[in-house]
Amino acid sequence: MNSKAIITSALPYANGEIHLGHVASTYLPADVTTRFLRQKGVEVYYICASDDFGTPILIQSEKEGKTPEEYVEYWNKRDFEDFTAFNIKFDFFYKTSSLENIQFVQDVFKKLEHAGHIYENEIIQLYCNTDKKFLPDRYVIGTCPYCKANDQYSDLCEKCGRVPEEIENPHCSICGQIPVKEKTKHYFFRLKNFSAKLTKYLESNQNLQKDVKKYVQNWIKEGLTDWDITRDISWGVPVPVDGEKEKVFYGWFDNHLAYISSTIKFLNDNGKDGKKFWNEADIYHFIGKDIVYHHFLFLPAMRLGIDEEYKLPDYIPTRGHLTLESKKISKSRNWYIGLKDFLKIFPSDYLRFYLVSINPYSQDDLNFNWDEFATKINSELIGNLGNLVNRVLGFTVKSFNSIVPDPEKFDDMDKESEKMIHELASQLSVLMEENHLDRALKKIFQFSAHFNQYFQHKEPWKNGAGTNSCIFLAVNAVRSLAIAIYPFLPESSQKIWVQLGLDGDVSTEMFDEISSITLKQGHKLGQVSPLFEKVEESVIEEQKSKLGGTS
Ligand code: B3M
Ligand code: ZN
Repeated sequence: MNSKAIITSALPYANGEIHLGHVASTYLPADVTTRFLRQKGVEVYYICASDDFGTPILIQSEKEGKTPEEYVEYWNKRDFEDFTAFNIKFDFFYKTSSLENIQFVQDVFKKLEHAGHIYENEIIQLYCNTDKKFLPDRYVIGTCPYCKANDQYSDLCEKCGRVPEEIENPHCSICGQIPVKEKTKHYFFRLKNFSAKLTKYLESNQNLQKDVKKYVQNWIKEGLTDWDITRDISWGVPVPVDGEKEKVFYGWFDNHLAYISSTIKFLNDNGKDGKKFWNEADIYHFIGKDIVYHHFLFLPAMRLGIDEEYKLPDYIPTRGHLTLESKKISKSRNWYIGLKDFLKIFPSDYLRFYLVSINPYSQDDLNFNWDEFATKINSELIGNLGNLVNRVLGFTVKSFNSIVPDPEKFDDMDKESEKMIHELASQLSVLMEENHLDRALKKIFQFSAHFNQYFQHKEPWKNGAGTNSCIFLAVNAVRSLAIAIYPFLPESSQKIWVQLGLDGDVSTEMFDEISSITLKQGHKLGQVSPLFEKVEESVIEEQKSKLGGTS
């Protein structure tokens, strides 16, 4: 395992609040992975930023009577607060509109231009005579030329994931009128030039998900098209060419460069050589499946275009979308749950537990269902883990004066349980390293279920032979669980740690500690109390009734 890593997750647009869909596919898996790698002793940093540029943000700021700077500043702060409340712990949360990023983007552009990867071309751009503006990207809806899906934005087909070269049957998305065509000069990136190098990168990188790789390879086979990287709007990274006053870069040219510029700033500010670190570390970009095209093609091609001055991603973990009660999340139809609102009602660990458990390492969509959420929390989180912790520690407090007893000679069942403790760390590690976070979580809960059965079977309340061994092993299993759940459920993990009578912060325990039996005879537990509160049906019904209504 590489001793250094940089983790990023798709940058949230500074244009509205974070909702459950955002956190499920990218931020939570990235946060869990960061915490896990840190337990493994890896020097890892989780870097993110708000994605500040683009037409939608400009228009929205105008509507609210703010400057775009003020507008993105608000969302940058608010997003960071919401993430923090959910225990998504970035080492650095910056912004694509930072001076560092603007300079970096301009610098990369100049290098690409110098290397012959940029050209100018006069294009016909759709222009709306009603709104009196050019209509880039989201401002045009039409039919995808590839899969023929209707009502797609001109910069991304949500149905097939491709970026249409020219959308069919275009309409202005503001007023619905059919736009006219106007000439304008744009800059293009020669994406076509990179087909061979991209193919080689995809083939040689064994960490990328096979199915994603396959369809990206197909796109390359079908032929890539050069990429229009400028826009005729006022909000964006200015194109660093004399005389180009009215042009900025397209948001997807600059945003992913903020992965690098933010990392470099953070590391340099912390007394490290940021560039050197980047090139030595494993690079992870966590994304949702709708931005595969950008991360598997544009992003590596641009890094290849500047001679890999910054290394290409080692991992691009890609996950599906979250649906809500089996329907597409939509803010306008109020089919939507804001992260902040959710966390007013339930502890962050409830959501973390549920979302990881339904989220496989694949492109399959996952579904948030209120009833399933309640069942999983009540029967698994509380009924299994909460029950074990409370039962074992509560019994030790009551019947052993909070003191871990001296075990007797182990019988077969004790030995089996001891073995399970010894094997848990390596079993989990394999799954976590492969990004199968849901399976790792499941394994932890199987371990917990085993110890519930063990405790039940041993009947320590009868105080017969073997009682001391049972308590000894069960208390140690609770300690293993506290460390094992840390990446997933950091708050509960620390609570268990304190109840075990252990000092300090559980986050500093190394991963392999999961499998050691450290709590010896004579160790005194702390104060014990139930970890979780049951989810009441009435609360769930109330939440369900909010969906789809007028907000
Ligand atoms: N801001 C959000 C998205 O399309 C977009 C991601 C940028 S990642 C460099 O999911
Ligand atoms: Zn399409």
